[in-house]
Amino acid sequence: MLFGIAFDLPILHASRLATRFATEPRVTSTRTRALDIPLAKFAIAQPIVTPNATGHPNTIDNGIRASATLTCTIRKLMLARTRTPAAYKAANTAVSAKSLVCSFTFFHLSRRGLYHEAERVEMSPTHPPLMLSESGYWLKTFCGCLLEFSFLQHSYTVMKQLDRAINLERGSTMPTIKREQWSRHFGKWFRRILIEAGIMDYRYPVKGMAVWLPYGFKIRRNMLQTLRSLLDATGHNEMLFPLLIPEASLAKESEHMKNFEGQVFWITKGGLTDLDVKLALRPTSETVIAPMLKLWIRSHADLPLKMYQIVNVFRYETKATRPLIRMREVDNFKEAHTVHATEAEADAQIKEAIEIYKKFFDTAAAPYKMTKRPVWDKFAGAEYSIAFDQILPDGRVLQSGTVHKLGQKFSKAFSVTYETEKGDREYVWQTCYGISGRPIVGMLAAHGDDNGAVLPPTMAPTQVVIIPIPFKGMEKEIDEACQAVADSLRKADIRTEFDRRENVTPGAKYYYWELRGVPLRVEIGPRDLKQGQVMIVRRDTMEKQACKMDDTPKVVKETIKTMMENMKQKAWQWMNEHVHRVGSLDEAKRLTKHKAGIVEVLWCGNAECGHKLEAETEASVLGTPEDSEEKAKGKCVVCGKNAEDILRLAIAY
Ligand code: 5CA
Ligand code: ZN
Repeated sequence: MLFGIAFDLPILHASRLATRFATEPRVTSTRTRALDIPLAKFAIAQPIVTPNATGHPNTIDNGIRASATLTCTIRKLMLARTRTPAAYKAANTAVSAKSLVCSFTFFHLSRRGLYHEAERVEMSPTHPPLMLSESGYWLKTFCGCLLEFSFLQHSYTVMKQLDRAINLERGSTMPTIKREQWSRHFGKWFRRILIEAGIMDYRYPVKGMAVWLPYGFKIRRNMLQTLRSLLDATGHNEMLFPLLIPEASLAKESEHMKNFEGQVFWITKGGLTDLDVKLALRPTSETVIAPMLKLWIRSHADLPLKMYQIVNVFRYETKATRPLIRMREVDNFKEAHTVHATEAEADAQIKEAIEIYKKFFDTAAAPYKMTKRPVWDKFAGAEYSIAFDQILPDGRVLQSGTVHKLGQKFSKAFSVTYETEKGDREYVWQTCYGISGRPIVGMLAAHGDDNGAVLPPTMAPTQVVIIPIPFKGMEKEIDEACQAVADSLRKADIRTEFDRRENVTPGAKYYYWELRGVPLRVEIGPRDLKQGQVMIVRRDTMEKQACKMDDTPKVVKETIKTMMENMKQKAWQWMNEHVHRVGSLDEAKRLTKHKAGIVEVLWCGNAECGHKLEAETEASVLGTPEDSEEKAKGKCVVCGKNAEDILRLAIAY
């Protein structure tokens, strides 16, 4: 049974994981309140360290030790909370029985008190691998043989929550975060959020084009402004180039043309007249910029040139179009182009670009993996490309930005040269990097839940919404208090909305703002007014916290900071759990088949083996890690020769 486990997270719902199984397991769940156990006593209860199934003691940090047993009819496996998932390895259990029955019991500490929860799951041993990573858990079963549990929340958070739970009066609402729709029907969830939260209307009568709605436009503006500031601060100049490219220009760099020709929208007519020169709608702007560089660059003194533009580009995408993910009018395309005298300077620029993008994603608290694309999938006309990939809740990977070393390919094609100090003429070196609206997808996906979007405060158009809880006879006072709090928040530069709509109930307002992902809700009701306090509710955890009315700006600021950290950590953790290192092609196949995120294998470096991997796994090779120094040790999973590198695979968008 149970030895003592404390955490303030929504409990793992067996029913949720159950539905992921090929055959529906039977689940029964009961939740009862176990108030007879004094909270304070529980908090200081001595840990019981029990060896897990592999004989290692459960390693738990910071003094809170939690262990509970997971009993199943075949064998007992242990539950443990650890700092890193890798630190805990459960045992392999040979399963011969027809079914596996797990029953587990948790003590679940919530603000209402201590709950006792028992769940029972019955499943067949032939279930496919299961990945689950919601509510701070992960669980894997490999053909029903291996059960692995980790509690991923860092103990300090647990400690804090424990303290808070003890101090809080009993009876407040229990936070519940559900991510069922989010993970199981991500496409549907995403389209729903876009339209219902007022972000984007995708029903425009031209495929791959959409309308930004006011709320979405504000999110877009915050994202854009973040990148703009980062580029401005590093000496990039914003410019604006024309939309149309004469055919001859586009065709100048052969590799570029070959790749893009199938994706270009052409203008062939001006009114009723056929044009002499076909004009392309820019699919990207290397060939727009190059002819101008030739005019602008004379000597080394004109270099480096660092510029960017934020425009719409057009690509006749043949794969299924999806809002923000694959547009034909790629709006909000932030493309930077740089020109240098030497290769070393271009290489340094690549590093700077990567740093800029890292900061950009970090500001959105959105996690990413950096991967160098294989030669067969680099940007057309580049020497190499480094991508920022994000894993979406459905386990598929989205390329959310790329940095390319163009080298001298375009400068040679367009004869862009400069005079060196010695008086020779040299071709310039170029880089370019671009980000579309895709990081908005990455951000929404990273933090969202079944109630809607959860926006990081940095990107949220509204950071705090104030909702009055009306009470007969006190309407005026409550309204005035809300107004005063709104004023104090605005004064402190917090983007604040006071929802004064009279014909809408507080509940409907909660729903409305939760869907839009507003980070904090401040409620003021008659009781709060009497006590000179407000209630602050966090969107990411749904936790409630009372604070003195006068302290609201201070507490809001602190909470925003904590939220950013928590959201970032949770999202990174989720992503890291979806990066799997496997030792064989079969394992890789099984994981890609189930869209389990990114799969890493050892690779000899041969393109042939890379292609074979793609064919066998029906996944895309993302490339080699750019975010790890790790040296590959072992054999290529395809040919068995010595491995040169690690190769990442995924089902890509
Ligand atoms: N000229 C270079 C750098 S600006 C370039 O065009 N690179 S790119 O083709 O890789 O595009 C940059 C980023 O735009 C991609 O990494 C991807 O995240 C995004 N992107 C590309 N095509 C689309 C599309 N059809 N819809 C939405 N985003 C797209
Ligand atoms: Zn090989």
